[in-house]
Amino acid sequence: MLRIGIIGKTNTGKTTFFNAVTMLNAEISNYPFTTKTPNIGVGYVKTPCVCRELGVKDNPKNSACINGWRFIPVEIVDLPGLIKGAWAGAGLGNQFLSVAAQSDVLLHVVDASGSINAKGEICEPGMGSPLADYYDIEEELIRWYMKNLIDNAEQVRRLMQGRGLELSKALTEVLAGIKVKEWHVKEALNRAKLTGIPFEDWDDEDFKAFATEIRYISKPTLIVANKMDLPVAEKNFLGLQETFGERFVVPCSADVELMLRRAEKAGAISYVPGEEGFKVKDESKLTPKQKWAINYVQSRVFDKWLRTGVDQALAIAVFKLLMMNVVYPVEDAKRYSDKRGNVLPDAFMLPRAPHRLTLPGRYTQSWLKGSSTP
Ligand SMILES: Nc1nc2c(ncn2[C@@H]2O[C@H](COP(=O)(O)OP(=O)(O)OP(=O)(O)O)[C@@H](O)[C@H]2O)c(=O)[nH]1
Ligand SMILES: [Mg+2]
Repeated sequence: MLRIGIIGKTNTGKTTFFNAVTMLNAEISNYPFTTKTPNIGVGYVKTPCVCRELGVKDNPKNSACINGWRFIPVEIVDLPGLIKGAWAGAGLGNQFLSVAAQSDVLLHVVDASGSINAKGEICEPGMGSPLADYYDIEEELIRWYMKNLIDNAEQVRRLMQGRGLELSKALTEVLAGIKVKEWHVKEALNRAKLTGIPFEDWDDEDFKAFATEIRYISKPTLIVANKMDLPVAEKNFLGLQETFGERFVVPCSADVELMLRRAEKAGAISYVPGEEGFKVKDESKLTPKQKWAINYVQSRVFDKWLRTGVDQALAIAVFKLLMMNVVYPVEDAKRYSDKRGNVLPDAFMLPRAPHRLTLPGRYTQSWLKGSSTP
């Protein structure tokens, strides 16, 4: 199963996003550092199901089909907020970074409303900076990759000398546990201008450049601009899109998605995750507080952003950044069924074009300046 890791500063809404996607009940609060250890659950990525195109009624086994949409399971990992020095172990940071690095793709959640300060405490919306928060976390991640490389340099040398491996193969072997493939290594060496430079001649700048490249190439990342229901968020969201490119930033309101999914589960509304609206089942049964909430969700999210963005974030991460295709294996090609007659029983995701890169526009800032940029 594909693994999607959720990273970001404390209080940005990572666990809210996780709960919305998995419908679990991990603790959420407006105090910094609520999540102490990673939460792991299963969520679903939504894609148009081929049942409509083929004109058949399906009986999914490994996934679900609702209103012509196929929901395919993915593993979701919600990580504790990272602090400065996490890469070197502060606040168990290196353990959490290691879990993040074992994901196939990352969602980097930022508070687009700017309502957390530099320490992650709740403040007046607009006072915090999602861009600065993003770079703080990225710095931890890249430093962790760099430390990991330097700590394993001896092993790389041993693999090259002892087994006669070429550098790209030795690096791939050492980094395989964090889902680094050989083509990632070759591309990173190339972009960091290190192809042909003997490994023993690498200096700190070279390690930094390679770490930066390998982080972005092997771990595609979508920025989730969360708390879009709050004021000021739009301005920050547009700024993030301008900096990183439109396709790498998705507007989101995890809290609203969580509320809608819970209301749907309780039978109060009809709502298919990711759809551009919802329906109240019986308006006469709503309390004044529920009426206010419905009005808030409609005016602050659906009227402005069309959807909550939670499902869209998963779909973009899987289909645009990881470039997955959905395949429906069947045994009976006429009936589109398995041996037992289940029509379109399974949907699996397979990478479409592993050698094409989708990297954000500009990812170097502060100490990262000086390393190579795309
Ligand atoms: N307005 C608004 N508030 C949100 C949204 N998502 C989360 N929040 C609030 O933000 C606060 C922090 O949410 P959490 O999900 O606990 O944040 P976290 O990133 O997991 O925090 P740590 O576990 O401390 O790293 C809570 O008060 C949430 O209710 C959103 O979309 N809109
Ligand atoms: Mg949390």
